[in-house]
Amino acid sequence: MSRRALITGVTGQDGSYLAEYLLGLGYQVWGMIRGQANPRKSRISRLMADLSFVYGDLMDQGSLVSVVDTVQPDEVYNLGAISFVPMSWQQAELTTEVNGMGVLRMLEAIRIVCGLDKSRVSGGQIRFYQASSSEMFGKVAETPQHETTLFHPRSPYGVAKTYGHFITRNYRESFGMYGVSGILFNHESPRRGPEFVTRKITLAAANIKLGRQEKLYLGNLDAVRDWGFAGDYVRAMHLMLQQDQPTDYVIGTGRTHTVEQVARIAFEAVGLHWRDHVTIDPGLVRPAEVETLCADPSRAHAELGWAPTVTFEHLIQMMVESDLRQSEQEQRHADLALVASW
Ligand code: NAP
Ligand code: G4F
Repeated sequence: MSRRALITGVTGQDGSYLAEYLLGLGYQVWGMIRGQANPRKSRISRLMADLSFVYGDLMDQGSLVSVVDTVQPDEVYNLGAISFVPMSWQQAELTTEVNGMGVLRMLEAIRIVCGLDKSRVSGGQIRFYQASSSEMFGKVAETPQHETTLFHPRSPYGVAKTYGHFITRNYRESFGMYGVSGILFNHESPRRGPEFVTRKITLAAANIKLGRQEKLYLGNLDAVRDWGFAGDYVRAMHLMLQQDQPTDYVIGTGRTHTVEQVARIAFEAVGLHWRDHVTIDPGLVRPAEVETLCADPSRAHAELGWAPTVTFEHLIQMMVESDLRQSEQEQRHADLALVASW
């Protein structure tokens, strides 16, 4: 019988890549969807006819027990989160509930469905992956960052993720659960939300090239990140749940670039110079910035045999090409609508 995977956050960037990857491996994949009429559901169901859906919310303990009981998964990937860091200052309590308490609720749902007794260490059959983040390193204690680097989160998002990380470890140590956290550094793709800086830049480069946008407003151009391709990172998530012993891993490329370099490569890809189009907006600078992040993924290389396959330059070019295609298509539709209205 094929293995069953449950994915929270299936409508997001990583959820969609992971669902495709697991379906390709022969898994029965269930995506947890929230809301009465989730606008992103139709996108996923069209993409993946073989995907099954189940309704639940990381804010709602009862729904999670019901979801886990219905699906009876072999593996749970908890990707659901409020993932945009600036939003976490505006909605700090909600972010803490979803990104922190939501992890505890999912662990509790698994514990309850598996019948794990709080008084003894007994394991259980369901393997659990938690989407931890390099944002936990925040004001970095050392460079590069590895699995034992001290955490110093700089946003409500990072603080909530740090709780999710430690509660996953605690359930592993308390109940013998197979629960692991992947400490993933920034990963991008053509499916990245337009609020994140890489996609904001590649979309703008495409739109400016086509005369559909005038300026691009950015915050801190000097921020340094270790950017990889999301399709590579979901392979690592799966590998982490196939090991003999549950262990946390850092996943990243070990190479860094600045936001300014993203802008330079993206605008070059459409034959423009970024300086002619970018304006700094001090309002986009964060209350407490994470200045620099760089992964040391050597444990993942050695123990999982994982390595990234897409270079930074290729990633940004791939995103620009996709945005150019999408923007041209939107332009054609707008032109047709105009003609039809004459
Ligand atoms: P994303 O595109 O923003 O997707 C977030 C997902 O979370 C969406 O499917 C969203 O569903 C869901 N969600 C939000 N609130 C929820 C709730 N209350 N209950 C259940 N689901 C909820 O994020 P991503 O880039 O794919 O990232 C996936 C995970 O990895 C996140 O936990 C993120 O924090 C973490 N992470 C990401 C990166 C990165 O660079 N991408 C790096 C490290 C860690 P709706 O459609 O209902 O809104
Ligand atoms: O693309 P970003 O918004 O990603 P950020 O904050 O690093 O978070 C992402 O990666 C984390 C892993 O490290 C995830 F956990 C998290 O869920 C998310 O996926 O910003 C990257 C950098 C920041 O330093 C920001 O200050 O770009 C800088 N930046 C400069 N101008 C900007 C802008 N970021 C955004 N979003 N928009 C700007 O205009």
